[in-house]
Amino acid sequence: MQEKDDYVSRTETSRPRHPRRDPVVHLDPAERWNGPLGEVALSAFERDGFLWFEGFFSPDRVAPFFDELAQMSRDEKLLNSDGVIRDPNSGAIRSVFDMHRLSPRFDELTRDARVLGMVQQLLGGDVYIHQSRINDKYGFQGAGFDWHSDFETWHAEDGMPRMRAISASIMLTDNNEFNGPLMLIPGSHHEFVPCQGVTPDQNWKSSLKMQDVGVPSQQDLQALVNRGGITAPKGPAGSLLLFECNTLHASNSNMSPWPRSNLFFVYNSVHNRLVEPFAAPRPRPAFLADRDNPEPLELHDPYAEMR
Ligand code: 6CS
Ligand code: FE
Repeated sequence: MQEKDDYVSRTETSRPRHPRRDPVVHLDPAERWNGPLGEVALSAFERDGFLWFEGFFSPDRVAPFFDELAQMSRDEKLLNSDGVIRDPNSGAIRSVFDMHRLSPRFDELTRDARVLGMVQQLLGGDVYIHQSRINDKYGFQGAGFDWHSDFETWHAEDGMPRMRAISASIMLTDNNEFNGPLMLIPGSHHEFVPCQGVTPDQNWKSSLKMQDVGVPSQQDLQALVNRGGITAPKGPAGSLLLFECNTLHASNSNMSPWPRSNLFFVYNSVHNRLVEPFAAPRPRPAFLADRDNPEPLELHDPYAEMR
């Protein structure tokens, strides 16, 4: 555990929320335009804590990823590994972690020039993958996720020091209002919301199925929703959501017959490498949080071989 902590959470008694103590866009202001995002997008990200790109990839480009996922779900050995989280009731796959290590196709996608370019611009330089996963919700049975800030968990349980990480979520299926799309509270990333309740040892064994500690109070959620509302970006397979690590989000269960599979790559700045957990007895396993000093990612140029 750490001594000085700007983001105290997981305490026995409740604590008031407070403004974040990190910038949202990390690039040096003088170099703000040094990347694919223009001022309109940069200030929207700063204001809302996310950016939505409907149809960012063509459905053809993402179809092979969905097919590979279907193949994986028939792989018995994989299904029984630690990185595959099953729904406690139905036994259906809920999440598969470490996608970029399981498959070269997914690994290459982490270095996609357009996505990585935006992430490097927002985080101010080199990044690596902190965590990757698929969240799967089968038709009629995919359960939801309660409200949380990913940063709150990564700080408390993984020792991520600052708010300097971004999730890129690529939709592998259509996301619509019926199949449990991600919901976000715009502007919630400006405040840190401490969560009451001490982290149990090996909390991740249950939290990835159903989150208990690490969920803000209803009072805090109410206040932030009163100010920013709730939004659920929807669109076809291939759409992309970039969201800041402290933006509060949740999702409902999938009541439709249509599957919902979203791929997440969490990019962390190389200046924000993990230290000891701030509020947990010991660090979580590597498939949830890479603490092995991975090399910074280099842009993948799909045209390189053609030249
Ligand atoms: O515990 C985690 O790291 C994570 N859990 C949730 C519910 N969202 C983000 C992250 O994968
Ligand atoms: Fe999350």
